Amino acid sequence: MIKIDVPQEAMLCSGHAACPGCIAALSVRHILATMGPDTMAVIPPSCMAIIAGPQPMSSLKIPVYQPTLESSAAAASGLRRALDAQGKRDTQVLVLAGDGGTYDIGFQCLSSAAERNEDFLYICLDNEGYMNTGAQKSSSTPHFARTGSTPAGKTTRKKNLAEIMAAHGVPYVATASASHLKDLIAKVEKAKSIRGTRILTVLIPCLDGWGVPDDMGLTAARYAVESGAFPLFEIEDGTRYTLNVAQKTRPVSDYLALQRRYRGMAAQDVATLQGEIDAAWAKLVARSNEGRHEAIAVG
Ligand SMILES: Cc1ncc(C[n+]2csc(CCOP(=O)(O)OP(=O)(O)O)c2C)c(N)n1
Ligand code: SF4
Ligand SMILES: [Mg+2]
Repeated sequence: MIKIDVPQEAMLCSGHAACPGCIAALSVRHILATMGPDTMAVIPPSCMAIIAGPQPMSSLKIPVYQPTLESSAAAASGLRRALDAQGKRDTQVLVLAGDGGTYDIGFQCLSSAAERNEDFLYICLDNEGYMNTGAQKSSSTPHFARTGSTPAGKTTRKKNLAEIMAAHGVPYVATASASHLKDLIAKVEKAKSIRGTRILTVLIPCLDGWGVPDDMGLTAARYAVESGAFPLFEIEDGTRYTLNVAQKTRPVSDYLALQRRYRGMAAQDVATLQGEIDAAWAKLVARSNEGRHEAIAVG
């Protein structure tokens, strides 16, 4: 057993409204503890808005502003400017949004804010679908996954949000998972120390939407990383790649077998998905190696 020291500030209270066993609560507990009390949260409609609770009740011990689904990044930009005008430059603005609110409905707003390099940390709690409204597909839903609106399996691939946001040239883009807690906390700490637009995508297996047993959320998240279906990496200043878990240690079939959304998938489709994951992985490895060679060349 490995004991890790983690910040313990209890800023997500017990009695919150997450589905029992959902690792959204675990992930956010550690994210908030790492961010500390001098933080303001922006939470659009999503599971996280339910978990945070309807105002004036709140499970978070920090101020929460709930904007529309389209406007999180604009709300965060405005909040940042208001804080700056009050001289509160050190107060962190933290967005906690879902993938539907990030990859799709709030995307133009996020892209505009990233182009302006607005100073906030935007965390996408990526459960790969519109989950609090009954599990419809988003553009984050992976290829072949069944959802309420793709009952025969999604015919297109998951949008590559990290690459798209990195192309804006923002200082920090990364992926993380509570299954690799030390890495998640280190990324939040690093993002906190940077000024400008920082974007972190955290994988949240949806127990109901993915068809995962209540006690298997963390295992599903770990298998996603270990199979390369959800690689952990960072992109700094739009160019410097680091692959944080540098080996794939299991086939994607192990990961698929844990979830009802892939049940009955044809062997040929499993092979196609494995091929897509291998190709994306090879690209990440090459980019991460490029950076290492450049660093060695510079000395
Ligand atoms: C413009 C708009 N369309 C639809 C809705 C209804 N709605 C509220 S939450 C939600 C799902 C959001 O999905 P996601 O951002 O992935 O969050 P999750 O529920 O999965 O955590 C939808 C469609 C809305 N509030 N605003
Ligand atoms: S992500 Fe799924 S399991 Fe978690 S709170 Fe939302 S609906 Fe519940
Ligand atoms: Mg979602």
